[in-house]
Amino acid sequence: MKPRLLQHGRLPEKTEAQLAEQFDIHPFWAETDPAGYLAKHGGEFVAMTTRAAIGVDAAMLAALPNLRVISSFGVGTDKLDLETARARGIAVGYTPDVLNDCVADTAFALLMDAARQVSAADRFVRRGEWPKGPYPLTTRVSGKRLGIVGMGRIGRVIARRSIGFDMEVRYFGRKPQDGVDYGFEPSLEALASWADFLVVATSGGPSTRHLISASVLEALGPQGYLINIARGTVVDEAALVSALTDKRIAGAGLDVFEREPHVPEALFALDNVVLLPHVASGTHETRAAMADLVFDNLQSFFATGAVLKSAV
Ligand code: 8YV
Repeated sequence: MKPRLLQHGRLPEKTEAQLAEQFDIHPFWAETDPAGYLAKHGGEFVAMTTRAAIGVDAAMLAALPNLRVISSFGVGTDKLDLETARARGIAVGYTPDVLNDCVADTAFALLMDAARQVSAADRFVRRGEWPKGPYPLTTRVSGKRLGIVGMGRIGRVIARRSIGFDMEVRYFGRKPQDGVDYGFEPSLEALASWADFLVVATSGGPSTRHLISASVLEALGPQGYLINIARGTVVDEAALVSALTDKRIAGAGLDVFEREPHVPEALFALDNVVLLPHVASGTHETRAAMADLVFDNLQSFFATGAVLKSAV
């Protein structure tokens, strides 16, 4: 008999087909009465898949008393109840590393766009405004100061990307990172006031909630740009909207928001902010690699008792 697997959220077609060969899958994403279903059948499942964006909370884990492994599509663990998983000895696989390049690329796309106003200038051309006069001057990127909040896997790749732009890099985090030569700045306010571009690459969750506060934005100042490819919760979004509206910072490039897919409407009218719908890892290549790792983590667990990339 195939092990029962609860599929929380869709996965790429190829992965769903691969999983169906090895597991008896229940498509929980199609369930009309999720709570009722879990109350009745929760005990049947030994494995589950989920996505970073939906995770799995304490109530759901409580309804899955025989769960042994979770395989999550994504690197973020802010929506996964890792504490309960750890306490119950549930293995948790996730998909770090394979998305570093695309997320770092997106950070740079946002940085370039915010400073050089690629999207805003494109809108200007489409509106037919060019014949009326030239587009206003923008801000140089090359040779500027890049502050990175969170020098983890993704932060390090972002720092590497900056070499091509001759930028100076400093970073903030809980502690200086071994093997990292960039300057460590123990004060986030000091990093923000030093930086021309402040890129947020830290993990989400309660420990980083509103780390980018009104006072950090004030330190970044009217010449500074904020780029966020991490989690919307890391930034005090109301403070950011007000800083952008009043031009107390120069601009922002945002892939993530506090209440996705809701984006504060006040931002729609502003040309000093670039808005993306949480797509930093969203390339064919990277999503395929993430999906393969979701499958391989489960394969490995059932073959050896351990996932390949463990989040606990
Ligand atoms: C998306 C991400 O969540 O990996 C993460 O943590 O934020 C992204 O890759 C992706 O859509 C997975 O759900």
